[in-house]
Amino acid sequence: MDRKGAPQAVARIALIGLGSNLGDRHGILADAVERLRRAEGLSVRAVSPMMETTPVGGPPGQPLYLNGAVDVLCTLEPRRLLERLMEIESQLGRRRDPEERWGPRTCDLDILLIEELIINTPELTVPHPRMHQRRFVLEPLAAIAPLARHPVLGKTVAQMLAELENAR
Ligand code: GSY
Repeated sequence: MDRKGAPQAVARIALIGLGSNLGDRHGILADAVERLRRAEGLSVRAVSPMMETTPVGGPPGQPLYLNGAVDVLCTLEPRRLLERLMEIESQLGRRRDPEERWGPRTCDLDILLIEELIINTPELTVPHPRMHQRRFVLEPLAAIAPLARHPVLGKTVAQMLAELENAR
């Protein structure tokens, strides 16, 4: 509580994955990062290099993805952070087609980790349920947060990436 009795927002580090494989991918992801910088309740601390990656899943012949990761200090509740990310996705032209869950997309913003939080609701699962299996998530993430720890698996981002490389 602050002196007026209002509850104080908790600040947590949230790690967010970015992806695009339609349109001006570099411009779209740069715009997404800019919108995160301007968003109330978020403070961007680090942005990874954007990396070109081979599509995983989805229809054959999809364009290559550009993937990245962002580290933000966040005072929004996780549900509100998700809503903010979905607003940015739709501002950048994302259309959600339930028929095309794995299809190409202009902008994908996923909450990967929020410190030690474990969330399992119909709307939101944190840590992201497939992050530890995806090189396109872990490679950019390892560039900015190699020591961030997955609270369910108990492994750091660097460890999860090394395990994926060794499994090749
Ligand atoms: O899960 C995010 C969307 N997505 C991606 C992606 O971002 N990168 C790569 N390389 N493949 C993907 N398949 C899907 S679905």
